[in-house]
Amino acid sequence: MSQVKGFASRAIHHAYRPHENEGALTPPLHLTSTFVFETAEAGGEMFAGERTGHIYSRISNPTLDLLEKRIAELEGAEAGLALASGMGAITATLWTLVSPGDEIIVDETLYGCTFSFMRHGLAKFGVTVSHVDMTDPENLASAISGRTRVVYFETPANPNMRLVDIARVSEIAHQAGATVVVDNTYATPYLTRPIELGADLVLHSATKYLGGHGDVVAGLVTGSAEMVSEIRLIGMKDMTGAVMAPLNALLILRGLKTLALRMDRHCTTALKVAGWLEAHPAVSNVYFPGLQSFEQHGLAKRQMRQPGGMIAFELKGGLRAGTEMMNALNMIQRAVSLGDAETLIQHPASMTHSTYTPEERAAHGISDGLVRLSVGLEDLDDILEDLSQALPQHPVHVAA
Ligand code: 4LM
Repeated sequence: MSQVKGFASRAIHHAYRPHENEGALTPPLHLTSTFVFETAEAGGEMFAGERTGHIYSRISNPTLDLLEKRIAELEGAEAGLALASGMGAITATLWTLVSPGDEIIVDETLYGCTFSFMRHGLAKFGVTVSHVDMTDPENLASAISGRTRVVYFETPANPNMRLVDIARVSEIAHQAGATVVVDNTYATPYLTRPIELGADLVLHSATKYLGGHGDVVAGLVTGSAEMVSEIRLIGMKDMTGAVMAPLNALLILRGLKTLALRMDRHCTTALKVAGWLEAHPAVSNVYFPGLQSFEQHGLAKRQMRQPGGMIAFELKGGLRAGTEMMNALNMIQRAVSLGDAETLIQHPASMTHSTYTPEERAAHGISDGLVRLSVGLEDLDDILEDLSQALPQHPVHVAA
């Protein structure tokens, strides 16, 4: 397959040869918890790391192995690791990298459970977590020190769509000797490849675009072979046990086959929906990297192949108008998660980001009136029609 170069082709073919697998077009599902050693000595040698091979499915499994190779290929990384969930990927990675007394610098805006893990999980074990507004990388330059072990961020950030300049932030972090970890869930490797821009580790909630069909919870990590091996043997095997089930690996492999196709459609439709929302009299703000009005539009064009499928917006009537609109929708589904075929809508302050206190949300740029839309794969006209009938029909006059 070395002649295959394009993203979509690699997402479909990389690292699998049917003729080594009974001619099966679809990779086999290795539904086994343990593996048989040919001899007692061979088993001992595997445990000692002197012989390769699978031992037990909490450490490795051939179906996961294929997914790990494929995501590494798509991210431009040496190695990959499959985990039980996005949170499994985040926790296994950070438990591996940090020790008591270390500092980790994270962006202002993070997915709610990531924020909670940083604030309550890591902090409980003597790791200092400092938040810095990384939309201006110079803020990181002022805050970083020799104690900083990890620099961690999402771009675009969940839920307010802020972007981080991966190349510049990585440069600053590396000057101080810190490891750069990027959550690439919103962009996917089809739109942004952080490792090519200088990041060390990239992780995903594969539950979202990579799976793409809302039927599996899964996580992935990619990076250098050395770092990924450490996360496998420490963070995953010993500290979290957050291993992915083989059937889920097959579902993610299936999702990856159509990732490029789906992302093209998500992005094209989202750009039109964002433009339509921006022109609607009931809407006060739209946050979408593809809009000229988006503050970091220039960075979006440099760093993302296309602007993505996620939109955040605010209504002139605030939280109440948002709730009424969400309740009036017919086709668009009220649900958390994102990246599915169905268009999903949710209210971060009361749902995904309710792990922040109201004061923390205000300080971290997540307004109470913000609504998040994950634009699905339905027909554009049907999405617009549903939004149109649910939004206030007349301009809302807000008292001065
Ligand atoms: C949601 N998100 O936003 P698992 N990283 C990012 C995420 O958005 C998520 C995770 C990690 C949502 C879930 C309910 C940027 C999750 C965590 O859910 O553990 O696979 O991923 O709606």
